[in-house]
Amino acid sequence: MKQIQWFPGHMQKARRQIEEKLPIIDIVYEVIDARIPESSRNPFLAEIIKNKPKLMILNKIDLADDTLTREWMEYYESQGIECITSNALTGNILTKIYKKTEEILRPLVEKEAEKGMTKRAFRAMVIGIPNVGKSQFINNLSGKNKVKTGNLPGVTKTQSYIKTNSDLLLLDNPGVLWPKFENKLVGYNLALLGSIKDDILPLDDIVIYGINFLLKNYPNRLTERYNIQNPEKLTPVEIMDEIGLRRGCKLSGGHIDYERVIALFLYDFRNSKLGKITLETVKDVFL
Ligand SMILES: Nc1nc2c(ncn2[C@@H]2O[C@H](COP(=O)(O)OP(=O)(O)OP(=O)(O)O)[C@@H](O)[C@H]2O)c(=O)[nH]1
Ligand SMILES: [Mg+2]
Repeated sequence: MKQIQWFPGHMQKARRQIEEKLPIIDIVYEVIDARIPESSRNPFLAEIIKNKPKLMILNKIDLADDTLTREWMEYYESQGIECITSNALTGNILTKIYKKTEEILRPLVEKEAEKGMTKRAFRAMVIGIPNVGKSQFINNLSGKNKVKTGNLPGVTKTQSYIKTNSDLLLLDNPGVLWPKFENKLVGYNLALLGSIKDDILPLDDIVIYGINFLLKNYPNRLTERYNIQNPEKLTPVEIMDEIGLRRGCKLSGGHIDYERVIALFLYDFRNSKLGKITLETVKDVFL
């Protein structure tokens, strides 16, 4: 496995801006991807936010394996981490998030009331790695498409405040990664789900990693999506050939156009065309 790295200057800057705004923030919403809960937690953000109240948002649950999402929620709760599940694309999650926020910030409200302060809007900062749905989450809470979203890393470039109908003010931030993934698997998980810029990635390796994962954990998905019979008898490259043949990804001369196969597979994997998938289990990561 190759060492993947992506920590451009703008992320360094975004990290500094997060630190600068922190003193005026009441609560941090750390958005993670429910398909890769641990790989999508930035260890450096944890260091920056220190003792600030935090609510972890397991987002994109519509794309993740429901059983494993429940396992992860139970695990985090057992660790005393406040967390909540979210599908930021549909439904309105404001009531649920606001209620949980009020619960977490009750000590702060009581302290301020004792000082004679009237109740004010909570200030929440939304942080996380690129492409986990921070901006979409904010649009959901505000009920409008106030900030730009897109299925690419690095869509949000600057910080911005957004109001909601509840007493809640949100601060959107650009996604931030960290300088080195100690565990190479983390880099591959992030790459496979689109949190790292594709231009700098060994995409063939990433796709082979994804196919191997499916062969081991969900082989029938390859049959359902691409009509490949007995996929477990094939190598990942043979699977790529089969996908290419079935989808007409061919170069002149009849050779397989691997670039197109790669693009097609990544699209399918990232957009749950291969079904709901979670790449890491509590057991794999911690036991
Ligand atoms: N299926 C699904 N898609 C989601 C969800 N939340 C966000 N998305 C999609 O994921 C992509 C990334 O969302 P953004 O909100 O732009 O992500 P971000 O974390 O702000 O990304 P950066 O600004 O690049 O750091 C978009 O295509 C969203 O529509 C979700 O809960 N479910
Ligand atoms: Mg964004």
